[in-house]
Amino acid sequence: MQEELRTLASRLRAARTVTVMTGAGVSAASGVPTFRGPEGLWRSFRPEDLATPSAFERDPALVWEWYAWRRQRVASCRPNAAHEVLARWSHDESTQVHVVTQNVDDLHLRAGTRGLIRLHGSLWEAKCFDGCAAGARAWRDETVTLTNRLPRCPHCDGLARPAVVWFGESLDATDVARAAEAASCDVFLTVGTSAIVYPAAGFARIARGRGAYIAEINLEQTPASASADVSIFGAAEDVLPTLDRLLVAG
Ligand code: BV8
Repeated sequence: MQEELRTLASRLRAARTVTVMTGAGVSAASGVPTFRGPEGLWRSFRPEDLATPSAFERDPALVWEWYAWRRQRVASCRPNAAHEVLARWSHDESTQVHVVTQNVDDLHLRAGTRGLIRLHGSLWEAKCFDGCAAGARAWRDETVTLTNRLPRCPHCDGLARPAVVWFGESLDATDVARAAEAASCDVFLTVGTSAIVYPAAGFARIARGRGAYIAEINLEQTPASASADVSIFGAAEDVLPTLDRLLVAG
């Protein structure tokens, strides 16, 4: 792995623009369960049972229970070294670094990442499910203990829903446009994602098509590995600080 790390470090040193796409693997070391790992969130639930509009329509209490449980799990989690390195890189004055995340745990924000592009929303926000205009704008919601009166919209008192993007829902057009713009870069890093969920998983290929050097950091092969110029098999919380030290060492 040392050779690949040195190669990637030299690419990063020469880059004027870098984009990093992160997935649940970046938060694993913080204690946030991933989606598809052995102890993954989806293991105990099927995405179509919980993370879809029809699931919420069918049983809002069940879906809110799942999100309240995830909030309780995440509330005690702290950003780890991977989040901290990326946050520092996002403030770098000499290289433009964009962090694009699929994660909804807000740990990149809590680590101080500048200009974060959140493709799938936030576990800690809610919006109106009943479709009132004012309630389309997400608000902070930290409900972790549910009563039989589920979270309500402060504008119309209708039913509130987690402000995340569910399967079958379109992503926010502005977020997609910002991520697409960030795919024009010198180096594109895909870190801690199974590269299964679209459109997020498609940005690496877009970046490659525009001439970016593609690097993957993961514990295992993914569908993105084939189109990566280098795959570094290791934990994000170890590999990113090592890369950072190589960049500082020059
Ligand atoms: C869309 C928010 C247009 C909610 C999430 C049929 C019908 C409808 C749509 C589709 C369809 N077929 C395909 C689609 C498109 C669908 C999709 O991609 N499905 C997949 C399953 C095939 N996409 C959508 O529906 C998207 N919308 O396309 O709109 C549209 C509209 C209508 C009809 C058609 C199309 C919306 C997708 C967003 C879904 N919402 N989350 C919530 O969180 O509750 S997705 C969810 O998965 C999370 O956001 C998560 O981030 C994301 C991806 O998972 P990963 O982050 O990659 O996590 P995972 O556990 O899978 O992998 C972790 C990786 O880390 C592993 O590789 C592991 O090895 C590695 N790892 C672990 N530890 C470490 C590590 N690596 C490094 N270091 C470590 N320490």
